[in-house]
Amino acid sequence: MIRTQVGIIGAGPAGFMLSHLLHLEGIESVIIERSQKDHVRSRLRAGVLEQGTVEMMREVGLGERMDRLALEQHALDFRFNNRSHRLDFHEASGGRSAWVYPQYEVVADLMQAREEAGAQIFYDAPVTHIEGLEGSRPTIHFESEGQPLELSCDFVAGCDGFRGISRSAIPDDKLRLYDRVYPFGWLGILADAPPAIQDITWGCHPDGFAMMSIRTPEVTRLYLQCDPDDSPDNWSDDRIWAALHKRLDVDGQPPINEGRITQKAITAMRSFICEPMRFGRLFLAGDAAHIVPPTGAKGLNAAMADIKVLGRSLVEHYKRHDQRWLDGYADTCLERMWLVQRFSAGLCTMVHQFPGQSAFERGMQLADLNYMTGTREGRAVFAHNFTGLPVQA
Ligand code: RFL
Repeated sequence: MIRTQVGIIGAGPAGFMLSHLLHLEGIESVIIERSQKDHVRSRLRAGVLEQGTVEMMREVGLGERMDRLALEQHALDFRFNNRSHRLDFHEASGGRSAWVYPQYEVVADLMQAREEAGAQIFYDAPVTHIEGLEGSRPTIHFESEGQPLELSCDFVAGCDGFRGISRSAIPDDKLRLYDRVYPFGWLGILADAPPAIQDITWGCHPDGFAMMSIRTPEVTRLYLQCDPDDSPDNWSDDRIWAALHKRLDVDGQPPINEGRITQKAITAMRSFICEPMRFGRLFLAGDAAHIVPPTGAKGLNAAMADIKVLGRSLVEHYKRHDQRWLDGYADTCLERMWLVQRFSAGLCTMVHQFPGQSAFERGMQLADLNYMTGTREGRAVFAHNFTGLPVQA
């Protein structure tokens, strides 16, 4: 039996960041991860960091590489009715920004810091079940190199993503799940092409949504709304570029740049939230507790916000014997998370074409877009949410 203070399930950004935060405060943890290390290190997912996530990386001593490589985003260019409507974050939010810094770089920074500190991390080690969450010392059961192993700990952090097992350790009669599945997906494309403009660009077109953002000065990340059951094989390069031009190019702006397509994948769109985020000695964080459609670029940032609260709560427990933070963890995170859900679901509804959508519904979408981009109040609300709501920790 292995022993530690905090057992962490999942080596995504949430699990790694929690382990790093605890280490800085002299609190021990062990991470157990189902996938192999190379897979964890190279997963291509989120790309946009809120101001608060960037500040958190700096506060925990991991800002150096990010500050060199991340690309600050000053504005979002909404394109509809064949016009560009540029919403400047700085101007609308009093100096806040968002940054493009891919999730695999955040994970690489955290992984390196944990390895340099000699952290105990089990890769290729699926957790099978958790016991004793209502007692004083829960046990995490997992497999490593074909052997069953047990980790005994004071607390379990369920950072194992949407398809993890932690959430299922909460009895059904204690769990409330809120779910919305959207009738479309995103075809995500990575192309060796310099972005036509530096701003994140959203095309809100009657054919469907499209997005362009800078990944590096030579690589563009692009998305196209598609059927959720579609296959990337149905999208030839010619079809992709034709759809992107149609949905994103507008008068007065340079057309998007084409280049070699290096990746195509389809992502489903979902809003999901689970209450409570705590059961006994189990604390859920990140995608294990909530999923947002990628429209608002909130998933990774919401995971980091949870971890900031959970890290602080565990420090208060171990260092000052104060339980109030742990007791308030779920409510603190859920209150913020519902606001994040509201923003993400609202944006998702505003910019996509729904099957069978009426002309009236399209009129409402355009009115929302006009209000958000064309009034000082609308711009302020968008910029406040997009660059990140405050975290109570
Ligand atoms: P993760 O990253 O899913 O990590 C969970 C880890 O737990 C492991 N695991 C287990 N380990 C042991 N035993 C088990 N039984 C286990 N079951 C699972 C998994 O292998 C995995 O390593 O969750 P975490 O840490 O909460 O982080 C959440 C983020 O990864 C996620 O929210 C974002 O990627 C979402 N997202 C975006 N978020 C943003 O903030 N900005 C974006 O621009 C953005 N774009 C995106 C996205 C997600 C996408 N996809 C593919 C879902 C774009 C896409 C396409």
